[in-house]
Amino acid sequence: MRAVDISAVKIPSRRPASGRDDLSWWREARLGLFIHWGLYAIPAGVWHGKRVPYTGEWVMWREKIPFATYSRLARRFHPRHWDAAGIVRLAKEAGMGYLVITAKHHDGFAMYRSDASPYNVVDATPWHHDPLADLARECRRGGIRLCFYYSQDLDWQHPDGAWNDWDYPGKKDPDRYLREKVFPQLTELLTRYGPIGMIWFDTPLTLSRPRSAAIRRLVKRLQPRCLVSGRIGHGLGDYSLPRDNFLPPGRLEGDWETCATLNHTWGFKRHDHEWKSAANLITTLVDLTSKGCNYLLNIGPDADGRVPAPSVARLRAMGAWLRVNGIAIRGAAPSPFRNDFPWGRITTRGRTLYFHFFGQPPRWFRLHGLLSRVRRITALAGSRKAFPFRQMVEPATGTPILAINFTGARRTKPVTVIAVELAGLSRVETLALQQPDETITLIGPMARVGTTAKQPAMRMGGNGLSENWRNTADFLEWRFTVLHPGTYEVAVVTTHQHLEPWSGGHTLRVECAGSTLRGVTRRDALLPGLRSAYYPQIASRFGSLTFTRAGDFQLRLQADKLKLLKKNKTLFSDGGIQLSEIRLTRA
Ligand code: JFZ
Repeated sequence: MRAVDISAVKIPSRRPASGRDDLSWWREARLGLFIHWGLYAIPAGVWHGKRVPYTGEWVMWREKIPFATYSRLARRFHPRHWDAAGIVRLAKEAGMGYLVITAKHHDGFAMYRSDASPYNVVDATPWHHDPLADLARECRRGGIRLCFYYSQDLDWQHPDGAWNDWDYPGKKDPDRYLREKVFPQLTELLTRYGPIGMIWFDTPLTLSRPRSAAIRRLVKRLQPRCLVSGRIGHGLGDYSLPRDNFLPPGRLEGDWETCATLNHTWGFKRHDHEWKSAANLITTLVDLTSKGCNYLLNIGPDADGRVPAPSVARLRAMGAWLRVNGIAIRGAAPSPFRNDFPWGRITTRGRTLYFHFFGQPPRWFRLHGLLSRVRRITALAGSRKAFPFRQMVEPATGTPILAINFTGARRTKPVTVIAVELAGLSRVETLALQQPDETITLIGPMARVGTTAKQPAMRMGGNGLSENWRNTADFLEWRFTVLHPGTYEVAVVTTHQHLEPWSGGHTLRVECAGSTLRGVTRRDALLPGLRSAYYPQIASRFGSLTFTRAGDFQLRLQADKLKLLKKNKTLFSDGGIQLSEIRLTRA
């Protein structure tokens, strides 16, 4: 049983040669405001009386609207209720530290005064107004970092931009597009609005690495401290992003940010009222912070510039919770443990761990695996009364156990935060441990990739899901500790983006404790949980394992026969198995 000193856990730092850490403000913020606003707010998800599926800002591409037609929307863009000060005030009320607005989205329309293209909000609309200038002023006043979203690859206005093959079916000349539009516009954005925190690039689908590198060089030459988001592609970003609305299965290594919608669209859609609850948003913020992932939450103002009331209400509710519990989020480091807990999550700040309970803290609470000595345990909200606790060692395995008596603990909804002050930096067991609720969860990020071939093709994605699982030689392996001998049901949990096909029907085998279980990945059960909204957690039952003793064990998962179907391939997924975790539940 090997212990880990948290100071040894590589908390990411991209300290450039200058020694300056340009990511510190971003890490401190943890929560940011995303704003998708543009001409697409006018059709608002409806075209020729028909509701257009998917996200509103893609209407031009979904309906293959000729540029000549779509661009006429600019004549109707006159937002009488645009209120930059109100939006910055809302971001501050929500406890957000930065704001990312669409300076130019895929439709190619510039939401600022651009000399490089007349297709912009000042020259092409009756409003003749630059909303980015307003935001620059208000962000400076409000102490919020202003950042710009810029679609560097997809552009449905410029003949050489990507993905408009209905107006411009011919071969593209990306260098002309970069020369005529991207470079001049990025120069405008980075020389006219003061210090910019970040350029949030997106959908790196067609631009080569050298061209993407040239874009990065331009940004860093104009503003050396301006961050570049991971979706510049080719690993050239200052931090990484998983897919939209993605929640990782466990703590990730490095700096990550998940961007998310409040309903199911980025650009305003008048018929999308499926708003996430404030409880879901706060719980998701806690989940992501515990995994070292920022949360960039989106609003889509309507064509008049109004922020939908349900969005305002939810962001204000997040702010109210953060006014009491912000210390456990802002500037907090992730959990020392790689995995989640059934009861909630953990974040870290110096020598204090914050236990975030998604329900009422149980009277008799136990945590397995904390090696550090605990000094004091108190609730963040209400009385600072200290809760009695004991630290002991489970004799059979030597596993440290922290037992806390939460009698009298008052629940704060939706998440109750308890501060656990340690005598030193936190140190935890590294192996996956059986939890007090008897479950043993083996998540992707804790697996070792191995193979019986020379080199494995499979890899564990930075987002914690398996990628490129294409053969029967590769395998995933975990080491874990069983505290209580007995029989456990085994479930293999795989996932997929909810709008894309699930890759199932694979014959896999589980080897552990001298047994081999074989099974086919079927939809035996859908596991509830935060992640399942956009990435269904599909459990396939593989039978049971019996552990005759307590102690450390190894489990190997390998394929006997893969069912790799072309139809399962998508732009963002290789169509193979996306393993989330293996779950062992006491029979
Ligand atoms: C992109 C845009 O296409 C969309 O309009 C919005 O701006 C969003 C924030 O980003 O959508 C994506 C980008 C990447 C993935 C999915 C949707 N992905 O990696 O799966």
